[in-house]
Amino acid sequence: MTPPDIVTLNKEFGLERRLRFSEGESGMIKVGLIFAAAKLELFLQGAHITRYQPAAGIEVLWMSDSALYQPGKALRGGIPLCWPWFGAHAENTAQPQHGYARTSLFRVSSTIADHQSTSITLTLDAAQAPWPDWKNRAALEFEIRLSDVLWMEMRSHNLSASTLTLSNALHSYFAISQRQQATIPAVTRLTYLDKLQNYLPQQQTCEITFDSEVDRIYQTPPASIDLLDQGRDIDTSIESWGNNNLVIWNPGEQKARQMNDFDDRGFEQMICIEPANALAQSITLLPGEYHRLGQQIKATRH
Ligand code: TA6
Repeated sequence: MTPPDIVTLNKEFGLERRLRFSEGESGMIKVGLIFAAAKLELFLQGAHITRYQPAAGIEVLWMSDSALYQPGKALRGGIPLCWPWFGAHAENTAQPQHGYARTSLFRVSSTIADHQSTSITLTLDAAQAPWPDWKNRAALEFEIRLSDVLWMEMRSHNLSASTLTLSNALHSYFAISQRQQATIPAVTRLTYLDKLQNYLPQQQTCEITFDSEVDRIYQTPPASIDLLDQGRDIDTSIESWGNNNLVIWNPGEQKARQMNDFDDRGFEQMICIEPANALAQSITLLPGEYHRLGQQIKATRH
């Protein structure tokens, strides 16, 4: 899909003082949303949210200063959309990790500004699928509503005449003061698959800590999750729906150094908390069926 023209986008979808398209890094098109004191920034590539400020001075998301802004390359940080598969492709390792949505250009479907929120809906058409096994089979719609909270929903639609299995995630990078200061009480007592031990099932017997690399797929998480950060005067709560799993990731020092788009000390200031459907908990859709995966993020000063 050729990138649309910014002037045309602003004419068709721009909303005065609430939503504006502009040229971002490397000429990639970005969108700014405003609602009262809240601000949000996303890129049309990947429908990728890169910044969220519920009020002045609060940045909820972590973005790598070394992120590579290149068309077709995934952006490091913010909220990448993993779709239509999470992690490595089950059969064909030549296909990219976390699917193709995060490196594809989304089409703007609608924008609305009213007294409740500023919102945008973006679509990845099935015809755009770069991989033959996905061509014309599934479309993805992503709706974002900015108000005093940040609400978003991925809607997967099986357009084919056969059953479709997909996996997905909202791969959110949350900014924290310092990894040793952060914890997520809601995962205590849950079972998880530990990627560092070849997905061996484990039990979270005590509060999770981030002294070293963490890469876990928690099973049947509660809908409500709090990220507590002793070193910051902000509480972050995440309500999610449509997810069988919750992925928690921090690369630790060594892995962070191995990634050229990840700041060497970045692992100290971020935690990924990802409502997801992965591996054995993937989603199966009958022809014509939809699946909704969503979250609402609320960050408040305490
Ligand atoms: O969601 C956690 C995870 O699957 C980790 O295993 C790690 O690979 C991370 O995603 C980042 O993946 P990426 O492809 O963006 O480098």
